[in-house]
Amino acid sequence: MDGPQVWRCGGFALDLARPLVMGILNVTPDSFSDGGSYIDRDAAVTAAVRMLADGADVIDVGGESTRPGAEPVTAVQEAARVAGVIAALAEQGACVSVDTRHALVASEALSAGASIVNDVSGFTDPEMVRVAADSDAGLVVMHMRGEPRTMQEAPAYADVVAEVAEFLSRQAVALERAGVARDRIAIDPGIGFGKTTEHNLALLRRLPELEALGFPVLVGASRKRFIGEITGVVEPQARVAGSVAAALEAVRRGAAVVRVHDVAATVQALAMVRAVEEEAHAR
Ligand code: HH2
Repeated sequence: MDGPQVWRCGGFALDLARPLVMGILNVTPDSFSDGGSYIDRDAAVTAAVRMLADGADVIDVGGESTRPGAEPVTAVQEAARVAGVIAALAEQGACVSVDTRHALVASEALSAGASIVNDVSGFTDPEMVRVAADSDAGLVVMHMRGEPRTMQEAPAYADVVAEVAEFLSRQAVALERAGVARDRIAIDPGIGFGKTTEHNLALLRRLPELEALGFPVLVGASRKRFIGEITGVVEPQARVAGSVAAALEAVRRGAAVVRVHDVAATVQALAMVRAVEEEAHAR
C-alpha cells in the first residue's frame, strides 16, 4: 500500500521514505530540577543537541509527566518549562515538537518555534483544535483512555485495535473539518495510555490496521512499563534493548515515526535493518 510520502510540519516537510526518530526531551522537575532556570535550560538543550547529533529527526519537548499516576501541573508552569528550550532548539534549526495536552502550552510553544503539536489527549479539546487549525504545524493525534492519573485502573476494551482506530480516525476527520490539511496529521495508538500489556502487544502486532487509515503512524513504546513486565527489567533506563526491539517491530509493521529515549541505539538498529532491506532491493 502506498502511504503518505511526507509529513508537513511548519517549515519542515519530513520525508517518510525512511522511518523517523523522535527523541524525547523531558523538561520536568524529576529530570531537570526546577525547570525554567538557565542552568536547566542549558542542560536540556545540551541533551537535545546530543540526540540530534545521534540522528534524531525531531525533538519532542515535554513539560508535564504523563506517567501513570502522575499529578498534573498547571498550563502556565508547563509553558514556562518548555518555551525557552523550544526557542533555543528552533533557533538552531531543529524540528521541535511540543508534547502537551493544553492549548495554552501548544500556542506558546508554536510562538517559540515548535513545528509539531503532540497531543496525548488526541485533540479532544476544541481549544486545542482551534490552536492547531490556526497554525501550519504537524499534529500527533494520540489515543488515551481516561486521564493519566487514573488511566491504568483496569482498562477494558471489546477490541482494543478497532476502538483505537475508530477514535484516531474520528479525531483526524474532526481536524480536517476544522481546516487542517491531511498531510499535517500523524496518528499514535498511545502505548501504555489506559492499556494493559496485552492491549499494547495487540496494538503493535496489528499496527497495519492503523497504517491503513492513511496517516503516518507514530509509536512510543520506549522504556515503558509493559517492556518491564515482559522482560522483568525493573529500571526503565535498563530497558534499552527491549525498547529498540519494540521500535524495530513497530517500524516493520508500518510505523513511520518512533518516539524514543535512546536515540543512538535506535538509529544504529534501524540502519542495520535498512542495510539488509537495501541488499534485497539491489538484487
Ligand atoms: N508517551 C509518553 C508521552 N508522550 N506522546 C506520543 N505521541 N506517544 C507516546 O507514546 C507518548 C507521548 C509517555 O510519557 P511519560 O510517561 O511522561 O514519559 P516519557 O515522556 O519519558 O516517555
